[in-house]
Amino acid sequence: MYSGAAAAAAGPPRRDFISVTLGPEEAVGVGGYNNSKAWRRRSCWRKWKQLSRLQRSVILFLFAFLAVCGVISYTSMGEAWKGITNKSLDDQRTEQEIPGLKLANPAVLPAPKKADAIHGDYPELSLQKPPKPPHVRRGPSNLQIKAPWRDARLKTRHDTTTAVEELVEADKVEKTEKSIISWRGAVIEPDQSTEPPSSKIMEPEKPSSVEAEGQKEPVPINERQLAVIEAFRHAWKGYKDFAWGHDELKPLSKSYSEWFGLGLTLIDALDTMWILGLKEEFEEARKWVANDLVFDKNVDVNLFESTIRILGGLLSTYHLSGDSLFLEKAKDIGNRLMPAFKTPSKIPYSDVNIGRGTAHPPRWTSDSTVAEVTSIQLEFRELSRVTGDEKFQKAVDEVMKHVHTLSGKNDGLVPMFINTNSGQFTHLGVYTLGARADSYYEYLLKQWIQGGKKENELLEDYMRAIEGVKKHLLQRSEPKKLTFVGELAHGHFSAKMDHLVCFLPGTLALGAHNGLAADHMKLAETLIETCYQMYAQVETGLSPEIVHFNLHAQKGHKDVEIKPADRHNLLRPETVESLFYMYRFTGDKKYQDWGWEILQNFNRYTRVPTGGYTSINNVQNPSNPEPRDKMESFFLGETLKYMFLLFSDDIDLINLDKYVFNTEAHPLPIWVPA
Ligand code: DMJ
Repeated sequence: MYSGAAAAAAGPPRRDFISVTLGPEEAVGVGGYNNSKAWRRRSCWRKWKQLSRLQRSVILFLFAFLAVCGVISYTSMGEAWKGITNKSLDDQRTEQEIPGLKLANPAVLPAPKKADAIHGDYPELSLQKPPKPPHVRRGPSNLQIKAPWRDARLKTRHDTTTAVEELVEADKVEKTEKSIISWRGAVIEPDQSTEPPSSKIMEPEKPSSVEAEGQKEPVPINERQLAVIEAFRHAWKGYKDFAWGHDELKPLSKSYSEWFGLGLTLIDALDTMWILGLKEEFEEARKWVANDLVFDKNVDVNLFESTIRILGGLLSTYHLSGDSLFLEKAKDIGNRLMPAFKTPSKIPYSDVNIGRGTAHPPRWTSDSTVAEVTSIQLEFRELSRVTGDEKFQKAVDEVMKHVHTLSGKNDGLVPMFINTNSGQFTHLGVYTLGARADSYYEYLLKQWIQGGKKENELLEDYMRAIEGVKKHLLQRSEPKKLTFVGELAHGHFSAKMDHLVCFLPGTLALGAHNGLAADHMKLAETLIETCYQMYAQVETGLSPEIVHFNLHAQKGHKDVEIKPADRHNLLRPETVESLFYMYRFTGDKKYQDWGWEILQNFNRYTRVPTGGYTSINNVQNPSNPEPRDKMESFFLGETLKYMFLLFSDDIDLINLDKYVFNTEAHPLPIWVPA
């Protein structure tokens, strides 16, 4: 404790020091230290004076000598020290920049030579060319968008790995991409000139309008093509007169039907008009798209149907015409369809309300159809590429990756349903290449082609599935021994074949054209013969929706049997589609002739005099095929387009090495490197 009162009471403080008395010399001034220095200086001077002249000279000489040596050694030691210091700094920097990397033998670089000296030594090494400018892109300028997710991916990698790891990683990726894909006899050297999607900037080829393709001699339009143009104009007249801006024409009642209320026929037909060169009609339709096509509607649309017809149609028209109006519309509908993917499993719901932004499965189930969820990929992937927004591709790629891993397949064949909650296949044990599964197989191959033939899982699934078809679904009919694709239900084979399955010969031929097994082409040739017979053996020369093949020869029976419930024809495209591929790849004119027969029979039995064509109820009754009073949008979107292309001898009219058709016959560009 301390306080002022207590301190005063204690008296004056005691001082602890010793008193020293100094002589007069030492007492000058106050600081004892200064005094002693002065004294020492005076005493040294006295001693110096006492030395002889010689002694003083020797000492001075020694001092001078030492001073010179000191200066010299200081200079050289300074250099050495500087070197040591710099080297250790360099080492530190190296470690900081590439953690973990220590150079065993730090590189010793020769002193840089002057630029002209380098040229003199290595005359061949003239000045480096300036770096190549970024690839000059052709086609619509708004396609010149770098896929942003590549940058995003690289950035993430930078955050988590070192520069060296990144280089090693990049090298690995490149090696994998260049590897040879082999699958049961199919050996493919992936095209070195293509890159996988989302890893390199992709660009479409130039728009392939008849004009844009035409650096070479234009191929004249032939008689059969003119007949297709005439058929299209007749169909269009009916649509224009009685159903303009509505989904489908009802040609007999001269009215229309609505499905989504989005002008489905008009949108589906846009690129057909472009390809057929129907400019006036195209311009008129374009105006409707610009002024009247509105997606902000409280309406439920089917995700698959609106993707393949509307999104696909708008994207392909954008590519062909270069008109950004169609891209804007494609973006709009693409965004509005995205809520379908908000499900527990990420397997999309079948229906979306595009005005409200809500999605749901059909009322009676939480299942979606396998073909529907796996046949929207070409369109959404392309939308990502042209908009630079990766979300579309991410959503559909996830579906494919998930389906790739699922159990419940039978040698690559998939069931028809998939649950949106569990993400698992349901109704196991039934396998078909017809309704509800068909375009799953088609899109495996076409996505692989679209992406530059690098996505091996897609190819694997496709090849495995074709093996599954061969093993489980192929049979031969009697009496003509037609090879057909039946169905399998819980181990029981059914000789039933949907007309829808007739997409398969074309797809197989496309695969073979892209380097897959040669026996795929053989199979395509036999199957297209069967599809043709599905028309030729019927009274009207038009195929029914479904046929049953005879497995046993019976007197007076043909190969094809038709059940009363199946004898309608909806003006479907699949056989004509396959004929087109077969003709393109073989040049065999019989395919054109078969297509020509089919066109004539459409004209004979389905053409409505006042405009339009109609589905019919009975292909077996030429005197009364029972018109249904409906023209499906795919008649203009697909059937007539494939007819026109089939009759053309211009392989550049939608070149199959540049474009891949979606399942609604809308050509989308195959991605190529920048
Ligand atoms: C079209 O909408 C598409 O081709 C789809 O893949 C199957 N059905 C019709 C044509 O038949």
